[in-house]
Amino acid sequence: WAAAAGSGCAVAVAHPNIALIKYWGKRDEEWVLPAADSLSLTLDVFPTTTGVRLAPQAAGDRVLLGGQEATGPAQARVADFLHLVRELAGRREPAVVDSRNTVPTGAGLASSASGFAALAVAAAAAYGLAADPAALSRLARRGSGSACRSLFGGFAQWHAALDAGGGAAADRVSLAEPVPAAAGLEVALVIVVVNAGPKAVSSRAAMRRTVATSPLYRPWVASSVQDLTQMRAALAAGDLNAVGEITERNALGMHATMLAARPAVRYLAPASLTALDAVLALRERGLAAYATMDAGPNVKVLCAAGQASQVAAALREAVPQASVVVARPGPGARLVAG
Ligand code: 2P0
Repeated sequence: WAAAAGSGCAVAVAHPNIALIKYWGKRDEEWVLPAADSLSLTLDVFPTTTGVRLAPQAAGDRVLLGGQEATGPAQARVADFLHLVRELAGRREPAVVDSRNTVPTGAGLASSASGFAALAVAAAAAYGLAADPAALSRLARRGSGSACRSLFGGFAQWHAALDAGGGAAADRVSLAEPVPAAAGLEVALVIVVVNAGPKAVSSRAAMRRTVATSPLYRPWVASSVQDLTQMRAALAAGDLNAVGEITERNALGMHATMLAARPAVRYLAPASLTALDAVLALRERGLAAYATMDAGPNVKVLCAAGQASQVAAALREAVPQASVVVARPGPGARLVAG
């Protein structure tokens, strides 16, 4: 890390990413080091815009989320992240963080990914931390694991860096990198928002419980390692059906390992299953449509870009109470001011 001239004020925008090969479980909680690699698609919808302004006279960090003053654990998580940035930059001043999501927070729609990616970019610039996208990916990871992937547009792989062990050595190499895909592979992700409310169990707590108690956890990690190798080959070949099949089985495997935790972690709701049935019906009609789900009841459907409106229409009909949004590959996090 090196210091640059920080302007004291910066604004950044980042988009959420949805994992096709999931991150579920840490091997090191303090450094946010995952048990296995993951691979995602950054979207062009639901951006987060975050401003960081240094406030030398303030008593402590102020955090505004959607214009509301954050308190308790939400404020503390951002303040802890700013503390880390200050340590790296050799600075002491508190800051005011103003973050606006266009996606419901905590609903399994990757708000922590876009949120911490935007915060990492804005805070590094405000505190004068000279950082390239790779270094910012490492930094964002410390805020929320999945955020390291939102530094990059399109497909990105987060390296677990198991060979580096743990702690500071692994911290240097556990980051995301863009993944090339065949030029002809044009995908969309149709998001079925069945419930935009916050989840009952946070990802962080649910992961911890799964790692500690699920007898299916180790086998899922082993199969996820194979899924990732096959996913890279399918992306390089531009094979949408293979990309979709691997995506769907990886997500359902992750939910299976959570369901086997004690007590079970269940994010699937009745409307989620209705959407999963609709995806099967689309495949029976010959469309390449494959589902993935995260830490919430919402279903995301990977399909060919040219068939996205057909897929969206079928899902609107099958789950009339849901709102359905068509997303396409989007850009990496970037500084917009400062
Ligand atoms: C993912 N998820 O790969 C997985 C799949 C949800 C399901 O990353 O504890 O908010 O902050 O590192 O990144 C959600 O977990 O967890 C997540 P922390 P994060 O996208």
